[in-house]
Amino acid sequence: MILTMGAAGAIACSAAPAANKQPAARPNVLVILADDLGYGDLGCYGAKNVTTPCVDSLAASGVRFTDCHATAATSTPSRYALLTGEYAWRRKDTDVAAGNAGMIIRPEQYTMADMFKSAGYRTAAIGKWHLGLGDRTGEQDWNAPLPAALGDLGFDYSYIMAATADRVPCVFIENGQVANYDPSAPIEVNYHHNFPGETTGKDNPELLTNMRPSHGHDQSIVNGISRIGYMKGGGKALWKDENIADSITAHAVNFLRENTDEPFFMYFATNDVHVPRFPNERFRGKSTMGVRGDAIAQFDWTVGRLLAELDSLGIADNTIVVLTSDNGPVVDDGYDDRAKELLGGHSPTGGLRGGKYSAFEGGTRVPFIVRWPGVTPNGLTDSTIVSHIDLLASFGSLLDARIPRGSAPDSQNALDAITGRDFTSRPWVIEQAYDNTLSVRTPEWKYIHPSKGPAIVPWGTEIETGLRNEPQLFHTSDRDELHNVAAKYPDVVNEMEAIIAGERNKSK
Ligand code: NG6
Ligand code: CA
Repeated sequence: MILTMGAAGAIACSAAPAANKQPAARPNVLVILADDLGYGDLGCYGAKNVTTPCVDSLAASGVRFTDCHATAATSTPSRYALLTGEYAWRRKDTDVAAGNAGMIIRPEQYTMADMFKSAGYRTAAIGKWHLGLGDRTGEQDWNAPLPAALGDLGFDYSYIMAATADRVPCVFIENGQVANYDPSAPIEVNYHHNFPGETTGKDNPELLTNMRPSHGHDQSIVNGISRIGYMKGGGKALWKDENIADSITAHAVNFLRENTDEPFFMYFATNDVHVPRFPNERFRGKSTMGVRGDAIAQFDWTVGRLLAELDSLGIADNTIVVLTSDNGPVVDDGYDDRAKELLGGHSPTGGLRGGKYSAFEGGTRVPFIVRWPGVTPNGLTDSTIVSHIDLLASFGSLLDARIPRGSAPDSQNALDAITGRDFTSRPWVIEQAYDNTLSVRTPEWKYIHPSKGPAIVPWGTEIETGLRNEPQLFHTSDRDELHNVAAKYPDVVNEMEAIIAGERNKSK
């Protein structure tokens, strides 16, 4: 497959589609989920030292939310909740998944993809998965079709990374099998032991030609970068980090081209801006922040490429685009990429306290842009409190879906809110952070449940977890979450505790 990808910066970012058209009854839905992209990492959210013209043009022709929350401050639980409409903390096995985790969403479970598929949509998942594959943890045979994969979860097509770029196996999986499989290099994966004779970042630092770890990430070496976990083989199926964005974009474009006749749902999850950040040469130097900023530029290009394709296929007017991130940002997440030194005054969280992993707002407050031509008001900035948990039921209302009893228990229809037509918000959202600590956000308050966990993420990220062994209550006017007023407002604390207890009890 050869696709013209366009040079960096050469993409004319999608213009606002005509807003006076009647919205179609069954619009396409494209969900673009960035990885570790912070609230402040996009131009339209105040980023410094990097420009994001394509994302900004999407915001200019849609609604940009200032109080949207991922359900969790790390990837696996955040994605689990988004795709199933169930809070991840209701289950034990939804913590950051290893690359050889068994499939966390079970085949019989109802997903957003099932919902679209039942409504006659063509469905695709492309990019980062991080929700396990195969029947059982550690028992996958990566050299054969996996017995449980995304086809069992309602996706007609998938082209995914099993986990993250910093976790083995470093290969793409297409429709449940290793893409570009190389029979001369059978793949083995183990998260406990190395394979005899295989090099690691720990023992062979001289082989780390592309990037060195700053903490962790010193196991198998692939493409001159050491990772978490051990793998062997892969041969020509192994990815090159510098081509991940191009590869997932090309597969997404292909899917769009092949599905112009029926409505589609595409879950498009980028690797950017997760570690290891290793953007293509075309994006090097596009920011003044080194690879983290250049990865943001690469993300923007990716978005522009997809929007341009919607335009040239003539389907932009008929496509809802949602752009968001799985959790808050982190600067040093385990590779020595100088991201911290080169920030130059840029704040990835947009000044919010904490970051990825954190119970403070930096952990889960994320960019959220929605464009639905003819429906979303152009260029609106909306401070309504919204949550990823409601995407499933919101799209469900659009499709008139009959959601099976017991499925998506936490998802509520917020279609009017997320399309900028209704400023009355959910009364509260729940956020999950380090140590599975739960917080509640209302338009007025932020409450963090007491936790005995550490104050700082214990492995080198330098991020405050936001955890304290006492109730913490902040007024939302205290954007920095500096003044704990729990002692002053015991009734509010009780109210917040009752919300958490009520939600937890629903699982029992
Ligand atoms: C952490 C990793 C971090 C990242 C994270 C998951 C170490 C020291 N740190 O355990 O680099 O991979 O897990 O990120 O291993 S997430 O965005 O996919 O949740
Ligand atoms: Ca993430």
